[in-house]
Amino acid sequence: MKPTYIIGHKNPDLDSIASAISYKVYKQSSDEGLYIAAAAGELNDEAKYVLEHLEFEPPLILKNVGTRVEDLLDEEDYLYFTADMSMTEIGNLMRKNNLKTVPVLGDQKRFLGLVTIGDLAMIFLEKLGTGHHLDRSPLILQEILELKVSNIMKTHDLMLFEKDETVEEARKNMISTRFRNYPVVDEKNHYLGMISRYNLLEMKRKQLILVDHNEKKQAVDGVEEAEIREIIDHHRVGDLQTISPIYFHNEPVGSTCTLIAEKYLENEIYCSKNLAALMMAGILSDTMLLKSPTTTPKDQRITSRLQEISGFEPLSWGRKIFEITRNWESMSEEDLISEDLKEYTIFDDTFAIAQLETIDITGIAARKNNLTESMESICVRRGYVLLCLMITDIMEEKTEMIIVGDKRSAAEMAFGQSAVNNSIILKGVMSRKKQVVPVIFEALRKQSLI
Ligand SMILES: [Mn+2]
Repeated sequence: MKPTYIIGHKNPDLDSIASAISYKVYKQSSDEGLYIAAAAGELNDEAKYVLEHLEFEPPLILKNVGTRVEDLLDEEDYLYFTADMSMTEIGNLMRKNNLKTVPVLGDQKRFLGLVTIGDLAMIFLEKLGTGHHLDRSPLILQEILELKVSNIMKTHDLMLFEKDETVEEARKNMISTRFRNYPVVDEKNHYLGMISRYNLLEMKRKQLILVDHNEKKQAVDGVEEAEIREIIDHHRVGDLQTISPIYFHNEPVGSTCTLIAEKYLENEIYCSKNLAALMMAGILSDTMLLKSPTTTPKDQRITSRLQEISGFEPLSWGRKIFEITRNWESMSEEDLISEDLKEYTIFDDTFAIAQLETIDITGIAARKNNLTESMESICVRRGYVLLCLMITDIMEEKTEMIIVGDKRSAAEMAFGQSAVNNSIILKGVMSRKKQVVPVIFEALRKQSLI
């Protein structure tokens, strides 16, 4: 059965990972399909910690969902020979099943070679030779019948495909050769099946369910070659197109895990303690312990229900996640600034807003001067007109914002404050997308009109 991959955005955060895993379990218990939880990139420390702590398998890392050779394979069972089979055995099998090309497999289905009807015919013709005496025929026939697969299989000049090769590469290789069928193997030479030119005609797309994003720019590479079956998200609606109508659940709540947990509760699907704690972790991470202004009453309500199921107390569980995973001491200033940095464009200008969220501001506050210096250099190198770094104190619900760049006055104007040592203090400001990006856009737009 072909799997459907459930996958979040690139640079996966905890909400993306937790929603992929929890929705996979949900789908698996509601229909017969085969679902695989995937991630569009390496996991961050936060996600790694939570999965380990709750004993979940990490998702499959899937960096490209373009169509590969393995997607072209037929699902039917295939017949194969082993090296010790006799001519009589394989003759019967080929005749009964009308086979033209058959793989020869060894231990653990390792690929050894091929037997083709053409090669068999050639053996007969060669053995018969020319101008022999008719009375030798029974002898020749006996010689032929005594042959084993190992004597006749073809092991040279074959064209094999590896399962991860792109369909485009396979197409080129098929055009330059004239075989009927091409065996496909994995990286350890295990046989997976056969493809032919015919398989190229019907494009078999990878099946996807997107969680926690719906914009192409944020989606895994190769998404345009895949078929999107469903989307569950809490971001603005972007630009992805689908082939046919799909289930698209978009709702302005604090996290995607909120929406998936709601499905469990509404449809009374069994949810284990650890799964409830996993979804709660996704919510707490995206909503900064339910303090971000993106938090809705639904996030609060669902979190309480997840608390009942899991026995995890939200504030202490959330603090634990934030504490353990924000290991910033070992990171350089440049890495800290780049870790969660988003770029925006207005007219011909590019600006960027980075954010660091913490429950303990002291460590990072001590590095303010170094951070400012490093920001100045990033700003010049990347050609930003403005670079802001939000250092958000989750417990105090405020943000200190460091501002550099030629147009830093726009940020001052946006919040009606003059910067002291390149920084302004914003009480109650925690959300980049809701409280910072829109006002800075507006200020830059106004400035450009003056
Ligand atoms: Mn999210």
